[in-house]
Formats: sequence, C-alpha cells, structure tokens
Amino acid sequence: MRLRFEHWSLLCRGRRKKIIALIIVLIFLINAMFYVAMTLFERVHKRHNWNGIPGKQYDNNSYLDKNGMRVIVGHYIGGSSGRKLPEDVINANLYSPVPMAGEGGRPVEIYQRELITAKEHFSLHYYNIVVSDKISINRSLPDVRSKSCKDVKYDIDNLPTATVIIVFHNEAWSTLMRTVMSVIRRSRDSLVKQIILVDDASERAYLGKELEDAIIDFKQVHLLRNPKRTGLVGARLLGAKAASGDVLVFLDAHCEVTEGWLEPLLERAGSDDVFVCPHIDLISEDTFAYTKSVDAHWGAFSWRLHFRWLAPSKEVMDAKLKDPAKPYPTPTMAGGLFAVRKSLFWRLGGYDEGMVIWGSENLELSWRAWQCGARVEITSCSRVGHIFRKHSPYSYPGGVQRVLNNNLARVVSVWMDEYADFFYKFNPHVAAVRDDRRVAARVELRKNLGCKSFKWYLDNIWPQHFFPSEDRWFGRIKNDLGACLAPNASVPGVGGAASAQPCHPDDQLEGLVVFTPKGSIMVDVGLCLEKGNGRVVWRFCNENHRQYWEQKGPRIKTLTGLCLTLVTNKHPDPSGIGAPLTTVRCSDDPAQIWHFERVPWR
Ligand code: UD2
Ligand code: MN
Repeated sequence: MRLRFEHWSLLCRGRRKKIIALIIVLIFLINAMFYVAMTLFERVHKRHNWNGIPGKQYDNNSYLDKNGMRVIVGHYIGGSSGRKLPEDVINANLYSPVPMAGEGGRPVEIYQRELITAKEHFSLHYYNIVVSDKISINRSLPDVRSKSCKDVKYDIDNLPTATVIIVFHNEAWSTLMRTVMSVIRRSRDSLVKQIILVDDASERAYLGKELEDAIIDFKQVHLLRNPKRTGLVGARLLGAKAASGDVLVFLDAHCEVTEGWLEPLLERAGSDDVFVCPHIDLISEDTFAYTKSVDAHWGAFSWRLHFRWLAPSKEVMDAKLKDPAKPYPTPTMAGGLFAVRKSLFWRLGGYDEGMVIWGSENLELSWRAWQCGARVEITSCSRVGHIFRKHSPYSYPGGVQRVLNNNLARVVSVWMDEYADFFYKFNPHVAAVRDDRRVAARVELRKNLGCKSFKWYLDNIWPQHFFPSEDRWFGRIKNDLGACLAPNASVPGVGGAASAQPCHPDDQLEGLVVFTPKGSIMVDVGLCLEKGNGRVVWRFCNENHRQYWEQKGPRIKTLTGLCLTLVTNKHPDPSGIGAPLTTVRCSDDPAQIWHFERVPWR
C-alpha cells in the first residue's frame, strides 16, 4: 500500500512538471502574440496619427475655442529658417502628385518611411512639404458655402475686374502654384484681369526659371521680382503699382480659393469704401485637409496688440442669423486676404512703407480704414483656405525683435493717440525703438485725411473691447490673504475655472484687470469673471448677468448679493495662491476681503 502511494506521488510529480512546463510555454506564446499585436497596432496607429512633428499639439499659440474652431494666435512665433539642411535639398522642387491624393480637400496620409523626410524638411516652410508635393496643384475642394450664399445672384457683367496679388518669399513650389491654379480654375476669366506674383527676393532655385516655365502658358499671370527683400508690404506695393484691374485682391502664397470666392468680394468692394475679407478656412499644416472654420468670427487684438480671432458682437451675430450672406464688419482684418478698390487703396495711402518684412501692417491698414472713413468687413460667401503656421520660416534681416518692434512702434505712434501711452508703458522693449520723427509722413497723411481718434474707433467700431479707458477702473485686485484676482497664467485667452494667482508688479499686464462701470471684471482678450455653478470661472464676456459684479467697500458681490470668496480650507498656501474662487454668503472672512490697487494705465 505504502509503495503504491509513493509510486503514485512520483507519477503525479512527473505530470505536474509537464503541466507547469506547458503553462510556461503557453504564457510565452501569449506574450509573443501580444507583442506582435501591439507592434502591428502601433504601426497602423502611427500611419494615421502623424504625431512626430512640432506643431501638432495645441499650445499657448493656438487653442480650440468653444465652437471647436482651432484659433491660431496671430503673432510672430520664432523658428529656425531651415538653413541647416543641405543646399540641394533646400533648392529642390520635389512636386510629384499622386493620383487622388488630397482630392476634395481630404487629408493625406504618408508612409512610415516618409515620416523622417517630412520631419527633416518641416522647418523649411513649417508645413508638411512631403504631403503638399503629393497633392495635385489642380486638386478639387469642397464647396463649403451656406445655401444662402450659393443662392445669391450676381450681376456679373457689371462687376469690377480684379488684379489678384500674391507675394512670396521662399515659398514652396507646390503651395505657391496651388494658390495660383486655384485662382485660375475657380474664377471667371472675365473677372480676373491679372494675377500678379511678386517674388520678394527669394533665394530658392526652383522659384527661378522653373517657376517662370510653370506660368508661361497663362497669359494673365505676371511675375515681378523685387530687386531687394522688403517684406510683404513693399512686395504688395510693387504688385499694386502694376495692377490694371479695378479691385486689388491680395492673397498669401499658401492659399486655395473655392468655388464662387471672387464674386462676393468684387461686388462688395466695388460698391462701397470697404476693405472686404473672405472667410478664411483652414488648410492643415500636417495633412493639407481643408476644414471649414467656425461660421462667425471677427478679428481683434490683445493688450499687447497680437491679432486674435474673437466671437463677433451680439448685434453682428443677430444680423448674420437674419441674413447669413450679408458681409459684416470686423474691427481688424487678419491681413493676408482682402479685396479693395484700387482707387480707395491709394487714396487712403496704400501701405506704410516703413513697415518691413512681416507684422502689424494688418492693424495699421484696419485702423486707418476705420478711422479715416472706410470700413473693414468679412463676407462668409467667399471661402478661401489658408495654411496657418505655428512658426515663421523666414529670416528677419536686422533681427526678429527689431523688425517686429519697429513695425509695432510705427502703427502705435501714428494711430493710437492716448492708447499709445498705455501700450508703450507696458511694452518698454517697443517703446525703446520708438522714433516718432520717422513716422512724420504717416502722421501728416492722417491729418490730411481728417481721420478720427482711436477712442472713437474703440467706442464705435469695437465697443466690446477690453482695454482700459477714462471711465473704467484699472488695476490689481488683491485678496486680504495676499493672492490676486487674475486668469490662470498657463491658459491665456481660453478661460476656465478661476483661482487666485500670485500678484504681479505694476508694470506687468498679466496681473491687471479692468472693472467697468456696468460691473464687468475683465482681463486681456475679452475674458470676464463669471459666477458659475459653484465655482467662479473666466469666460468670454457676453453681457450675461452672471458676469456683473458690484464693489461694496472691500467686498465684491454678485447681483444677488453673494460675496466673491477664496476657498481656503484644505489649501496649503497661506496667501491663498491657487485657491479656487466661489460665491457664498457674505461674512467677516478675510477670504472675502479685497483691496483695489489702482494702476495708472497711461
Ligand atoms: C498674417 C497674414 C499675413 C500678414 C501677417 C502680418 C493672413 C492669412 N496672413 O500672417 O498676410 O498680414 O499676418 O504681417 O491673414 N512674405 C514676403 N516677404 C517676407 C515675408 C513674407 O513676401 O519677407 C510673404 C509670404 O510669403 C506670405 C505673405 O507674405 O505669402 C504673408 O506671410 P505669412 O504667410 O508668413 O504670414 P501669416 O499668414 O503668418
Ligand atoms: Mn500666411
């Protein structure tokens, strides 16, 4: 019996070993299968999500607004000019269209093996040149106009003619030619008198004879060469001087116009003293997909004069609802895409030739238009796609900051009156290059044209503005515990839950707020303090009663009498920095006591 048992247990041990071995083999197999599956998944995933290239993520320079529109913050963002690449690469035109790629404005995917080249060449233009080179310069695009726009009938025979002006510096061959071909394909011949390309002293070989050969068959296309690099203002002026059409239509060199784009521009520009802009849609810098941008937006600017897209006034939104095809006013234009009667362009002084390379000329033109009796408008019926980039790819002779600050100082000194003092006070690096003698001719122009004041412009054209003014309180609102009322510094311009922030010195705009006579507590780019459900938030100002506050002694109250309070329990910082804001019944709690420290704004 005993013997038998030992036998049995021996037998069992042998079997157990086999089972254990089998389990180990199984685990190994499952692991191997899992690994293979993961690798395959990753490969497929990578092909669909091209995430290795700078500019893919949204950051402080672009964000998704409440309508899901990607808002690009329009100011200079540095970047290298791609000069590290070998000369033969920089000068090569690798356009080689793949059938159907990007047709209908669809995104283009590239193969894994092309990713490295795309990454390496990205800084040449700050868009995906490998994708652009695969898309035909004659690709089709969707017609994204609303029905009411498609229904408009134009009196074609009586429309003025256009000269389309496209300036470029070191642009890619395929994007430049796609811009030109889209204009040729999607405009009535009778309406386009000329297409003038102005080469702003490009250095790329493919923009020489190769470009000349590409346009030789199109008699209406003319190529002018700027003998010396001036920047876009000088180049556009060169084009405008050669224009024979009635209306000048300016485009950037990486645009694609869509069906019916020209008629609404010509009709409006021909009938009034107006600079009229198309509705700008988005061409992705990664995939070149054409995406419709949000239906209503207008152009404005921040305290530091960076261009921003914002939601239009309620009045404009209501008018748009009634008649979506009607052009609507905008405080400023983005700069690149607009139409204007040639006679009006010159009568108002063309462009400020002292503005070089890039930047601020869009503000200058917009303010000049409005202050001197003309208008700036957007028409949703003209849809043009543009590649918005995160970085500027070119060189800035003389230094980026010098160029940008010089341009800014010119526009500020000529047009902003007392608001120039506000700007210079908080932007000493621009004030340092200010030289009002150099803008004497533009000041003279302003006088001769009998233009209105900047205050008139803000009060009448952009009454929703968030700048300080004579009747608005401006300064720092500091809690008794030590922290300040300001939007969260890491998400500028987008709002979100409000919390107490570190206080800043007097000369830093980040810590300053405007308190209007109506009761809005507002900060840069039009964010207002709003009583949310429970927590207080920063939201785009919308004249809702939740955005009105009253100062009662050292307390800030809602219209229903609740007190603005720091939630300090469980909060580690004794000054309250980082503590959320809420509204509760008023008490003696120091978390409800605020000090109003006025800061002179000029
Ligand atoms: C926006 C405008 C742009 C201009 C700029 C401010 C849109 C869609 N674009 O920036 O037109 O108003 O704000 O200055 O509204 N270029 C030259 N020479 C140079 C530099 C640029 O010819 O030295 C050309 C360039 O090739 C392009 C155009 O100027 O065709 C505008 O430059 P951008 O595309 O870099 O400007 P963007 O769109 O960032
Ligand atoms: Mn552009």
